[in-house]
Amino acid sequence: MPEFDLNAEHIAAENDARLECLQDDYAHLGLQLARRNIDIEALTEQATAFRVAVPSWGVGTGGTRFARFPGPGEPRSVFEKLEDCDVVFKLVRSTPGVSLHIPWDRPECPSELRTFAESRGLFIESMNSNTFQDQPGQALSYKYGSLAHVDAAVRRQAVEHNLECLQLGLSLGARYHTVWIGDGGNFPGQLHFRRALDRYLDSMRAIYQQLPDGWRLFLEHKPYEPAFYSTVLGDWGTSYHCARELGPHAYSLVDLGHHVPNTNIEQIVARLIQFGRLGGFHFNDSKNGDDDLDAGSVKPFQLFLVFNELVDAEREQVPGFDPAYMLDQSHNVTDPIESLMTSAVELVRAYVQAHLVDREALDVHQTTNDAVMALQTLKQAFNTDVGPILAMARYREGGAIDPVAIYRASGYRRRTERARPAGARSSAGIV
Ligand code: RM4
Ligand code: MN
Ligand code: MN
Repeated sequence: MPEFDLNAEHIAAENDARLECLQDDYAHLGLQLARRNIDIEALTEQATAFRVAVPSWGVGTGGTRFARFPGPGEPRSVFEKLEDCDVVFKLVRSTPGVSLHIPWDRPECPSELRTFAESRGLFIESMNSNTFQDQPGQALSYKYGSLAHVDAAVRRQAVEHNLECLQLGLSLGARYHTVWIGDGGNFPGQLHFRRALDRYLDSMRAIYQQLPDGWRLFLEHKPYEPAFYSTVLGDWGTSYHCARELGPHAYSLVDLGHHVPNTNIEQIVARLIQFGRLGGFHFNDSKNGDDDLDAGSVKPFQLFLVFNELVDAEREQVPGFDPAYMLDQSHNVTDPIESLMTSAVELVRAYVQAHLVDREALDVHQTTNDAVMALQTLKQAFNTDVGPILAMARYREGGAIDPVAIYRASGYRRRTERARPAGARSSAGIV
């Protein structure tokens, strides 16, 4: 099969072969939804408006602490990462935003990178700092922590790094900064819990003071890893407390993989909404922990329940509710572009399904303590196949009716394999 560029013309040609089936399915679903007094066009508009940012570190193959098995044609620079993000954007259309990780993505010339992104319809949405690794030539080590380190000089170095991220982000047009730290303890007694949190807060205050106008600062919690006994910012409650201590532009960020198994994440989301501090998400899925499976791959119902809370707040117009949706995944065995596309689609699916919840009926079931019917109401929405809505939204925006099939047919990966020969790699992916 001949390879083709993923441009508008070729995507349209590929869509042509699939359009008739899609129109049939869409019309049929429209009739079914009309019986439930739901206007399919309104849902398609919601799907079209949905946005989720793609992580630059997700387009390279990730790894575990045991090994990394590189994939073919991995990006070698931040520019090549953006080229891959652009493919995701062209085919699914809901992902114009990109999150950057510094120093992995530090550009020599920020304005050049910004132009490169914007000329493709992409934009840099959020910055992420990295004080969980040591970099070549770095003066002081983060082995025993960074923003919460016992040594003030290490804390200062970690603060300076975050300030550099803010500066860079300003020239790139970003508006969020996410701080996740690896600080914690591996042994009981290693850390003085209260003093460690005080030190973290002091460092975060220094960062918060320099937050550019209109920006939001996101605090990302995680209960374990790389520290396995305790982490300084281990849970949403601590994150919420710290956000309040810092000020009105600090928010909690929920990474779905950063909770111990069986945690009721949707309830945490509702709490943060209620307390006005839900900043955003790092979406992924997990079976045992932060193993960064693709969003919606093992717990699609949980993803739906999270979006049920989000859509509920959106429809109620909860004041200040404006979370940033971002993916944060490490792809070890898949083509990262395919994983990111399918994950973005899973998020739109959960979002549209959440719009199908009959909230008036749910309210009645809740006030009459009818547990069975309350669940049925959610299940009716979750069990509706909204695939044709998602495909129609993509199609109308010039994206792909079947993103993975069109991506594979285009031969993009084979082309990158030729153009980006294996060898010295940039720090694509997470090891
Ligand atoms: C962490 C956390 C951060 C991400 C790093 C790479 O576990 O999820 O958000 O930036 O991994
Ligand atoms: Mn994360
Ligand atoms: Mn993580």
